[in-house]
Amino acid sequence: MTSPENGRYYPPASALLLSANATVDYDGDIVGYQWFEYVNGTEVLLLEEKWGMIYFGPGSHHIALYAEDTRGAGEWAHVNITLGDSAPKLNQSSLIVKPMSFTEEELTTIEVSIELTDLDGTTEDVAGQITHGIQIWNFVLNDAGEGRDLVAGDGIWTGTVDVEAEGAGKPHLRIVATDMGSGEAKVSIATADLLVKEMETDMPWVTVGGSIGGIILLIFLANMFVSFRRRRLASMDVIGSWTSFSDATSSVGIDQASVVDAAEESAVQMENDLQMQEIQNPLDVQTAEGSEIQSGKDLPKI
Ligand SMILES: [Ca+2]
Ligand SMILES: [Ca+2]
Repeated sequence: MTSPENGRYYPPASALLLSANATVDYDGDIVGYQWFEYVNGTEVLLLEEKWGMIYFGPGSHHIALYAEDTRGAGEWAHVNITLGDSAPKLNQSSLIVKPMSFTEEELTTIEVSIELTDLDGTTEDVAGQITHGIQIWNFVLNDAGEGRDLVAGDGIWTGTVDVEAEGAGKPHLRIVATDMGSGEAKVSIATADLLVKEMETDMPWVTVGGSIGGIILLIFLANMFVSFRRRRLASMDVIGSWTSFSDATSSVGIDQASVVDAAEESAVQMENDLQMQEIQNPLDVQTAEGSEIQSGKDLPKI
């Protein structure tokens, strides 16, 4: 065989030419060509032509050609080749998140789509994660035309996730494409910051009414408390004065009888004064009636 060349390294995602042109057949009676690949020790038929283009994945490949002539005599040729492993590449600028902003405490379905290129097409794992404080939502994206992915195999990967954010803030979206290729993981990452808005704050009338009612109730309760406290304090004062009065009389030793005597004495004196004034000027006493008794005393005397 002339192609591929044994032991050669080929770039990722190469379509290789399988060509049996160099097969030496002196009789010119080759009637059949069969190309095989050995996969895990098993022959897998690739092509039954003299030549053709075949696509191979990354890694090592054992390719065999079997040529048979009219007499039934066959000949085998073998090559081992290696293809490169292309890394995945998420196109950050192609990232679409719908919606980018949503409201706290509201169940929201977020659709995420992004373009991925991987020349050898070996990337099978594209995962998304949204973190918002202690909240974490995981989801997967696919390019198989499943769910919201419109077209299978177009390089646009799509996924959805239901979120219910607790509190406003800026959740972080992270998309990781992992390509195991020929065994060694290669990753590509794209990110975005989302926005969680606070709940609507404009109060419906029911809430306003409830608030006003609540305020009125609070004022009423506060008044009740104050007046109750006043009455309680007042009653305590009365009790206190009773206590101090009895204390004073007992400790200082004022004779209650003498207090009463003094009051009686002054009352008798006042009565005498009035009688005197009545004799002197009965009219003045009449006019002074209703005023304080002392003002009657200060009245000019004729
Ligand atoms: Ca790859
Ligand atoms: Ca797609």
